Amino acid sequence: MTTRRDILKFGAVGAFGLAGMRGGSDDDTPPSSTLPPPPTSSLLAPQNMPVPYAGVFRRPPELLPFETGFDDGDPARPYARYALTQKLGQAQFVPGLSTTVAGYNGIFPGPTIRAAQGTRIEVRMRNALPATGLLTPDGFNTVTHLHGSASLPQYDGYANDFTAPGSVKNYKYPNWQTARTLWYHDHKHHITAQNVYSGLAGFYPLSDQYERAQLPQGEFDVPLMISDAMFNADGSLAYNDNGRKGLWGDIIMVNGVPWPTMEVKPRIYRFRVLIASISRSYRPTLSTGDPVYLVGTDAGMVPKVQALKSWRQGTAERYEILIDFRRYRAGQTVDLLNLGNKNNVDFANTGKIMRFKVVADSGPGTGSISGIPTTLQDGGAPNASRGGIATMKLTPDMAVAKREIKLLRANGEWTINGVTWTDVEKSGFSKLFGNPQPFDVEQWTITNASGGWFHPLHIHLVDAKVIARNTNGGKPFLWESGPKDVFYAGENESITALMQFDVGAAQGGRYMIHCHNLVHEDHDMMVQFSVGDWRINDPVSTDPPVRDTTPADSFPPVYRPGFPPGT
Ligand SMILES: [Cu+2]
Repeated sequence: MTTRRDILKFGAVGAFGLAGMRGGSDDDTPPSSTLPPPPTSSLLAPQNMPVPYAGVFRRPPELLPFETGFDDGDPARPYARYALTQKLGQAQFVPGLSTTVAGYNGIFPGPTIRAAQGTRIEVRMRNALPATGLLTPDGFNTVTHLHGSASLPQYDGYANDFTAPGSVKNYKYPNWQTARTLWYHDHKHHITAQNVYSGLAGFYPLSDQYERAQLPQGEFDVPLMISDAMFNADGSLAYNDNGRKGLWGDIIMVNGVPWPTMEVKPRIYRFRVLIASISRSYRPTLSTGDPVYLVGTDAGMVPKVQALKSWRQGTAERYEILIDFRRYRAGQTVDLLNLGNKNNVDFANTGKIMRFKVVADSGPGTGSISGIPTTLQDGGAPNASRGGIATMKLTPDMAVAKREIKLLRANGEWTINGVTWTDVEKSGFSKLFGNPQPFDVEQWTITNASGGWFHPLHIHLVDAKVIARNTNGGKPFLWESGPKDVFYAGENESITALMQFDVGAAQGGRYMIHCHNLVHEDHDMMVQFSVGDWRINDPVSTDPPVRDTTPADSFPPVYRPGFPPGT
């Protein structure tokens, strides 16, 4: 049995060793990439080391609501209520050993919640975790952020609006936006990386009638949560953030299975690709050299479908792709590989993600589509406050303000324009990066002047249109041709984006901006803006968590009958 003290000790040894091998132990010095990386960062015995493509692909279970109904009995205002419990569980990640995780309902990834536009959702989020963290001696406090939702500030997972073990918070999600792939994950200040890495992440796809009519559904609509991890010899999660620079696991998991194999029919499949790694970024590509077809980005569908041979994807970015398996014969395998990006630490098998094995088509099946679409349409309209494709119709002349975000390392801390979340806390949460008014359009430029690291920057609340980059001939990358809420600021890169501060029917309030390398976010690369008056909808005091006095078995989870294993 490995104790937490042992994990911390291994972590410290690992950090020292890796920093030494990479020649980059100085806080402000980028890691050198001249030395080869060690073959693994896990301490597993050979018989416990997962083998690429040996595991069977699986989807996270889909949670069903414990209650549905209509507000005031009005059939035009449906709602659904769900219950999740954050608790410890045992996962089978590596052969022959089990791993303790802290997950939603005790599993990783957490249960998928499928939402429909127009049906508001409440999630009763109960913290039944032990007093202290799996990977830190800090209190196991949690904050839940639904990434991609225009939630009110008190339900947006504000980093200081935490729920302690034994308490419960009822999160309310409006779901008025266009269809998109959202995900929910932890956001507790200073320990977000450890909490997410321990298992607190799950999918929340939002559908609408336009998306349902144009893109694959059901069996052919597949969430892929890609993450990396490293393990101690006893199978427990090892944590090493290399002096708060980044966590580089040697084992790539998809939906919690190392390098799985998925059986696919010769049909068109839709994959919702989400990077849930703490730090690692990816450049996925197919082993056949065939293209994938980009149909969705972070905040909705793309107006024009793009054929891609590969794309760059950092933490929290979502790209929805179609893969056309009709062109392969039964028995053929197609691998999803990772070409990698600068300033990641690679290991023997981090260039692999998962394998598809084409099997004979069995029965008609429902939910696939008959051809690759060339254009897509959603239900939004410019300035019609639904985000999505309407975002791509924003033009620079609509912007009423321009702002600059500089991603900087200063005094051993990661900062935004030299400001940290500690500065925000010290101001009594009044310090603002900007103060747009509801429905304003603004133009923001994000600059990373360093060649030593990259930052996937997340702006809460907004759907944005990337209009320029300083590289790539000044143009956005092809995969940025739809609405975005995470912006990959690569080495010496700058990005200009237009965004509308669409708060729906709400009045506004404060929202966070932060690096989604969660180690950077925690130390301490996060600031906030306010839409309208910063004092309204106070995220901490408006609807705080309460002690949970209901019996532990009050909301037994009910999952939708699943797809067969391997699909
Ligand atoms: Cu960063």
